[in-house]
Amino acid sequence: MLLLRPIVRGLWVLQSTPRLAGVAWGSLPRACAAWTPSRAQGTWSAGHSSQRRKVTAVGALLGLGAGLAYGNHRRQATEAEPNAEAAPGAPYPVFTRQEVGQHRSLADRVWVTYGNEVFDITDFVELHPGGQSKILLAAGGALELLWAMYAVHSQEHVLGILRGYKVGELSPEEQSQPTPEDPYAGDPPRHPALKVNSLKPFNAEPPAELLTENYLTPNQLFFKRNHLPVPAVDPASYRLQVEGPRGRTLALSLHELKSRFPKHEVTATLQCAGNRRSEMNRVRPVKGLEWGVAALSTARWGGARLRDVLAHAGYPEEGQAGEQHVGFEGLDQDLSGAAYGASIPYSTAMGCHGDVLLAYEMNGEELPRDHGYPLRVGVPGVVGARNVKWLGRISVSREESQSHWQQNDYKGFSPSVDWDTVDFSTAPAIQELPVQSAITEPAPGAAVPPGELTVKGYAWSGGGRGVGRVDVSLDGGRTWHVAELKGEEQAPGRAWAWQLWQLTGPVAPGSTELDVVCKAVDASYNVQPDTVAPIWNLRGVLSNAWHRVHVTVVQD
Ligand code: HEM
Ligand SMILES: Nc1nc2c(c(=O)[nH]1)N[C@H]1C(S)=C(S)[C@@H](COP(=O)(O)O)O[C@H]1N2
Ligand SMILES: [Mo]
Repeated sequence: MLLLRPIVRGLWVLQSTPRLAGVAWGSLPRACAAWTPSRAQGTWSAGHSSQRRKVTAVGALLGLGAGLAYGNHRRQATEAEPNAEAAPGAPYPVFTRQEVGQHRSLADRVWVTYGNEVFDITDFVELHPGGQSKILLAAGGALELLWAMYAVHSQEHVLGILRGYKVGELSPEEQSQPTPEDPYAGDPPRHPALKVNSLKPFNAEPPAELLTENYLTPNQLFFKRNHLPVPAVDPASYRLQVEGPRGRTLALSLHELKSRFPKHEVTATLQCAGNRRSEMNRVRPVKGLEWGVAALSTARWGGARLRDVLAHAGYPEEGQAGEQHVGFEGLDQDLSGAAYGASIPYSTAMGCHGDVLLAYEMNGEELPRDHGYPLRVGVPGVVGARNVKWLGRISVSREESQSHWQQNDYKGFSPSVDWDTVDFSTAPAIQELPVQSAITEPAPGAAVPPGELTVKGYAWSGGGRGVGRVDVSLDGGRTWHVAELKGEEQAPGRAWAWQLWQLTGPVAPGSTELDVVCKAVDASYNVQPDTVAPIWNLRGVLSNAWHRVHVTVVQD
């Protein structure tokens, strides 16, 4: 759908704009800054059917799985609809909110309002990337109330899809805007240096050149990846629910967690599966936040060992016959009441040298709200998504977590799989991450002096596999230098944290441009792939090809 954005935006700027909800537009991503939502309100009804055809054509032209599906669907919907061939310029029928409210199910058709407009989205329900149950929550009512929570919808291409389903307008006496409460109003303040990928929910990474200034990332600069609003948890009444082996559930207070179990500390790097997704997106559009190279950070985590807490609840060190899973639920919930959730194998929870934590400290400070206050799971060497924040409940089961994020997200696929053919049940959930490295200095496009160039970056690997070596090239990979590694001493098999590296190499005399490249080798001699295309996947996860930065040499 990314391709659709510029095209649809072009159409929109030329034509008209529906009334846009204050809250949603208040949180527009930077890419939309050129928009003028107040403009041209009301002119949309004239000529709507030709616009509809144009948007459909754009969808059909795309050839992209999702784009094509939406486009085709819209065409079918249009043909089936009695009013579809209304003369160009004819006004839309007018409805009351009560009439809209009668269309709340697939059988009665699903109608929603957005601004003053009425949409019949029945045919889009099964195509909705966020799932059927979510979109049905809006049935018969105003989208603004729900989109205030799911700000992913404040994008031109989403609104472009919506307009294809327009069937009417609200009667003038009903046009007062719903004023949704902003579910993100209680989010904590954040450091202004963070590069924001999405404001609501809050997703941000530190600038690359700041990332490698410190071995332990300062909490304020640590990347933040939230799917929902940050819950406000009262530490006094907080209880961690631990479902015991015989159906008895323990409720542990923070005080109990801190006093009954020895405090254990682990230095570990946390990386989001989407780190470096923007490089994958350049090969072919993927769905997800545009992370750069800094969707990872390192901290010293302090807390109780998960295995001590599980043993206290009555679980044996070895799982019962057959692999079991330890599931985690966060206290952050969406509007349908579904909590963020994930699971890890029982053997990881009990093993891993006892380094899986229920962390209440981060770099010697109380765990900050953005990072899961008062308690989060810390699974070193394992993808960020399983490190559940604002931990509310732990359970043990034969099945993996049934949450959306375990079942239908955070999985890798072949480059040949697209949104029409993907079957999430066929791929294993990502757990341990593959070897990774990236250049944080110089920045892409930087002007560097002749003579010598200093290159800096990070390297790490999942599963406790340390970094064996980092190779750096200043000539696109023809010749290589071995970088100097800097980092804490880590035991073999327990190397949970990154190594920062640095190399100063000669700039070939007379060169005007340099292709700086890095690649890491881990303790098992796994290496990064040289290019992105062969590891491309529709969700843009596990992006770990050699990192390449192009710079120009300025002669003095
Ligand atoms: C007609 C109404 C709707 C349309 C046209 C629509 C469209 C979309 C589109 C195009 C995406 C993918 C966005 C992207 O990744 O760029 C999306 C994702 C999503 N939508 Fe909707 N949506 C609608 C209603 C809703 C409602 C009412 C809810 C919640 C109550 C909802 C929840 C979600 C969620 C959870 C995602 C997934 C976000 C992610 O991938 O992280 N949507 N929707
Ligand atoms: N409860 C909860 N836990 C969560 C998330 C979330 O949205 N809710 N995001 C996950 C993802 S995808 C990542 S990458 C890490 C990010 O942790 P951080 O914000 O502390 O960097 O938290 C994970 N744990
Ligand atoms: Mo993540």
